Amino acid sequence: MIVLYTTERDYPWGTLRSTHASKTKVILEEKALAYRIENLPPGNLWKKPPEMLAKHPLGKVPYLEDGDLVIFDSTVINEYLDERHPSPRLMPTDPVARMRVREAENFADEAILAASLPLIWMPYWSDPAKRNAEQMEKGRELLRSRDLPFLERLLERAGAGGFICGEFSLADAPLMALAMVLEVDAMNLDAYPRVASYLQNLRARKSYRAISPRTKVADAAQTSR
Ligand SMILES: N[C@@H](CCC(=O)N[C@@H](CS)C(=O)NCC(=O)O)C(=O)O
Repeated sequence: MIVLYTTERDYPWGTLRSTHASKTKVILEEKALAYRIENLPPGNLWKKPPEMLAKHPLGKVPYLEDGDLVIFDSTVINEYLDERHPSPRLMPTDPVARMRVREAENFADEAILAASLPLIWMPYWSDPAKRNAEQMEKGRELLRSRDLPFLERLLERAGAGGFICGEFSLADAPLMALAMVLEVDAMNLDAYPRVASYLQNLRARKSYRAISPRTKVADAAQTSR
C-alpha cells in the first residue's frame, strides 16, 4: 500500500495540513488509490530527525513510499502517480498543452506554495495571540499583487473548462492547497472573480474533502473509497 508522509493537525480554527503534501493527497484521491497517511509531528519539519532525512534528503514533506520505492518532492510524486496510474489521466497528450500544465504547476509551487502562502499559513499553527499579523498581511499582499492577477489571466485563457488549464489536471493540485488555506484565511477575493469561482470549483471536488480544514485528521484518510 502507498504511504504518504505528511503533517496534519486539528485546531479549533480548522484542521491544518502541509500544503505540499495536500497537493499529493488530492492526486491520490482523484485516482482513488489505496493509501495510508503517516502523520509526522509538525516539529519534525524543523528538527529533521535522521529517520526523516533517510527518506527525504531535505527533511521535508511530502515523501511517499510505494512498496520499496521512496519518492520525494510533491511535483515528482504527482507525475509518477499519473504515469503509474493513468486513470484518470491528469496530463494532456499535446506537447504545448503539457508545457502549459507544467508551467502553471511550477508557478503555483514557486510563487504561491513556496513564497506567499507560508507567510499566511505558518502563523495558523500557533495560537491567534502569537500570530505575526504584519507577516500574514505581507503574504496576502503578494497574492493580491502578483499571484491572483496571474491566475485570473490563466483562467481567462483556459475558457470554459472550469480549471486552470481547462480540464482538471496536475496543475490544479497545488491550487487545491490555495483553496484550503483561503478557506481558513478567507481574504476578500472580490477583485479576482475568476479565481473566487475557480476555488469554489476546487472545493466542490470529492478529493477536496481529504484536505478540507473542516475534515478532522481522523476522518480525512482515504475519503475516495
Ligand atoms: N519542493 C518540495 C517542497 C516541500 C516543502 O517545502 N514542504 C514543507 C511543508 S508544506 C516543508 O517540509 N517545510 C520544511 C522545510 O522547508 O524545511 C515539494 O514540492 O515537495
